[in-house]
Amino acid sequence: MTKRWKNRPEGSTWGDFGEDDQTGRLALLTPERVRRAAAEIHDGRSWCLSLPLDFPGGNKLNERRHPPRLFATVTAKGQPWFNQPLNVNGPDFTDVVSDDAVLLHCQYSTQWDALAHVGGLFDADGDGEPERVYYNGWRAEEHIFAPANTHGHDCSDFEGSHADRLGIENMAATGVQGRGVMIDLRHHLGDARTYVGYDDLMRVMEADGAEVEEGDMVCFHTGWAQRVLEMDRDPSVEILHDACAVLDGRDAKLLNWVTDSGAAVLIADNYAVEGHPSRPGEGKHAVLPLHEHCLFKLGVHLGELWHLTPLAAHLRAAGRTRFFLTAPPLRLPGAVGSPLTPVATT
Ligand code: UVW
Repeated sequence: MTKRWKNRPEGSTWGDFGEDDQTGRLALLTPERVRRAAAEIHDGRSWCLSLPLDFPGGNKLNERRHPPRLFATVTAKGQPWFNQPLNVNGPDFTDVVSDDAVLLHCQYSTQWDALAHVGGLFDADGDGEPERVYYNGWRAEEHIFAPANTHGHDCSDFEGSHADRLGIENMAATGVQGRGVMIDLRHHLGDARTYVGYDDLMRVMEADGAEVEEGDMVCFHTGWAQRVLEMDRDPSVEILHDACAVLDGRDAKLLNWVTDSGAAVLIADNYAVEGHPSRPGEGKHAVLPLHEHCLFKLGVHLGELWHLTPLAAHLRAAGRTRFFLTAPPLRLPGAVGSPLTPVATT
């Protein structure tokens, strides 16, 4: 028990990494494990695991998330600060400068979910009523908040929203490097929508000799981001909702595996790592049960929409499943998610 909570969710790690912990299982990325991860570098090739950040394209996959909008910054004379010759400031200056800004939806494309992204309704304070809490008992409104509704027409109406605890900057500050393990669901399960539970996962891992040890950064290749790339910024919702493998967050054995494996983070090249929509649940339940298990209970960050297909093909050809992974998010204080450009080295 801590000052913030009397009850912790069943199967959670609240308090285990410290009373005020905000990074969860990133604590497992120890210096010793980073050194061990470096031993997975063989040919020295680097792999960009990010989609171009304007993919998937449009907002059909999620109406509240929009592609990045770039703007030139503005000169004192109201001109776009693009191609500006600096000789206006001094006749001998030879520089020509462009400068810009971006409106970037933090979870539009290749991204990390911060632990402040998904919490739960849970009676943490023991008063008999569930309240809105996040990993390690950090609370809605007190620690994670948005300003009162102004107009609500555009996300800029809620400027000042902030995760005072569990924001993505906590993840960034750890550096996020370690050993990646590729689990190639696509190779074994194909391109149709399949909900992957524990038994299927074990079959795939055994077939490839893939092993997950405590502190590994586990990547699930499904082929979904590759399909998105091929759709060239005009994604078909109908096709993508029925495409590729997804983890089955309703499979209790799978959730237990996430707990027992000691995986530091879970990553996939699909929309939500787990099936979205998930299979129907019973009684009071989370819509996204893997999100609940990882972000809310365990402190396991989720990486989504990563571009894994070329790396998965290379590893398969090399007969390997492990690689060195560097994947810090933006060190953006208060954000509940972040784009990133992860890099694998093989
Ligand atoms: C959702 O809201 C679906 O979250 P995520 O992008 O983490 O899947």
